[in-house]
Amino acid sequence: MSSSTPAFDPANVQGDILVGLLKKSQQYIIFQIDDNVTAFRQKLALLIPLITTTTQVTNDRARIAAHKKAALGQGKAPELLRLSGVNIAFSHAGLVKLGISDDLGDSAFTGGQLKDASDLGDSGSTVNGTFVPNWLPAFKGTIHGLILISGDSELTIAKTRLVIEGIFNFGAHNATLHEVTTLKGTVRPGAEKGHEHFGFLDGISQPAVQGIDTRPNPGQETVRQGIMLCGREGDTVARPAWALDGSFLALRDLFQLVPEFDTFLKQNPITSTGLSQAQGSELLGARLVGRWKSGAPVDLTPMKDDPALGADPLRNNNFRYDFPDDSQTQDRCPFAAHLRKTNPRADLEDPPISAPTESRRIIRRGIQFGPEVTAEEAATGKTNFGRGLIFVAYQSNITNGFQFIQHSWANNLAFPPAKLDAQGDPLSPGSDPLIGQAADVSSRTLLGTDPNNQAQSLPLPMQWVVPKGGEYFFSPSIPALRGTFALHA
Ligand code: N7H
Repeated sequence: MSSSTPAFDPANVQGDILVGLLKKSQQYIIFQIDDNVTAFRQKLALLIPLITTTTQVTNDRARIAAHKKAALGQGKAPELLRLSGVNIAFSHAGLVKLGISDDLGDSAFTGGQLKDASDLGDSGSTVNGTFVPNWLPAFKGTIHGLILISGDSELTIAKTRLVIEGIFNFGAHNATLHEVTTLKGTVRPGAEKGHEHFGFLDGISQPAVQGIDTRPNPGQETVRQGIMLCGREGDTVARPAWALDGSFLALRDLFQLVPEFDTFLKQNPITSTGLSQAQGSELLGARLVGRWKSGAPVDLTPMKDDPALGADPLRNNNFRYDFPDDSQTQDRCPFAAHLRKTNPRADLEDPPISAPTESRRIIRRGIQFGPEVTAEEAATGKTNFGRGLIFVAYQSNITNGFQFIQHSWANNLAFPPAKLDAQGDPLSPGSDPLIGQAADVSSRTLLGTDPNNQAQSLPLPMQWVVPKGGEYFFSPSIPALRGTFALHA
């Protein structure tokens, strides 16, 4: 960031990045730009007024809060306000198609996720010397961009989508883009709202961003704006001026094998502590994730769930794995629990490692897709319907953020480092049980799930999270969309 960098203005930043589009449902339209690039760029100019900025989302949130308060004041249940949001992002191939040749300075983005799949650990096979992941066909072809539409209902989204289809003449002879595929997500129903498909409350721990989240919750670490936004303080890479206030978006289409995961928990209860089978299975699930289904962190409540703690934003993220017994025992939380692998907190930040983790932080958005588990699936323990998480993470540097977390932390059996066994020798905590990947599935094991037998390693017989596609995108600022991407007639 130089002294001539314009002052930060949230109205310049697309709304999903720093505050998150408001959503009960969401569509991700993955598209290719057609050959009349000039016409596409002219149409893009018409889309820009529809793009929801950070300022708009912040105002919408305030409107919702006021609406709820007013309804409750009158003793009524608040109705959902009709709200819709739109954002857009482009892949590297999309920039090339648009004739934008500046180097954005992120090698993962430039290479694209298809090329990265093998390093991420996705399963696949080598055909004529090229690794081909077991992805859906849509993700194996050319992808130029992504339009995100969010809303309070599928109907609201459908209406917004019609407007966007009209702008780009979807499906008509003069269309300027065509749809490769649309991913459709929706939050889970009833009491499962906010919980991902394995049943765990999600979206609790996000970094606070300086100047945006000015009142972080206890335990919520604040990162400099440049960790999320290109060109701001903390972003150390030289980039074109138009990249200012843009962010990289890593998308992953992650299927979850829920009945199979539940069967595994059922078959491996932790009963050494005198718990019943069912309680032992619940404990195993919590220790694999690092939180109980309610969201309560196992570091704070290791042996039993505490729903009030899980629901309390002032307490549910206020831990660092820095209790005196945390650094060398897994009494509270296995070293390789999903949460600890993807944000190790004191494991890296405190001695003996003392390495800052700020540059590894990502903001997670995304949404669930697919139906609830049916009675038949639950009874047979076998998935018949596709369901999972459309995973979306923002950062100013994919190589430091999503890619690093997946490749060097989640998949890396030796991470977190500097943990010792009873003889004082270094131990390997194991694979992230949820998202850790390995070419040889049988190498997926982790230590310490049983607090009374921490040296025992638990084999993970399969991957319950299966990537079926993804891409890296860049979500430009509003001024960049106006000045660099669009053409004004
Ligand atoms: Fe994860 N899950 O259900 O277990 N994740 N995640 N994730 N995840 C988190 O603390 C889940 C995935 C992170 O700050 C929670 O907000 C599932 C990928 C990070 O302490 C739960 C999938 C990557 C955090 C889940 C999945 C990450 C986090 C607790 C795939 C990155 C914050 C909720 C289907 C490569 C850690 C919360 C922190 C939390 C689950 C994917 C990263 C419940 C099911 C691919 C950084």
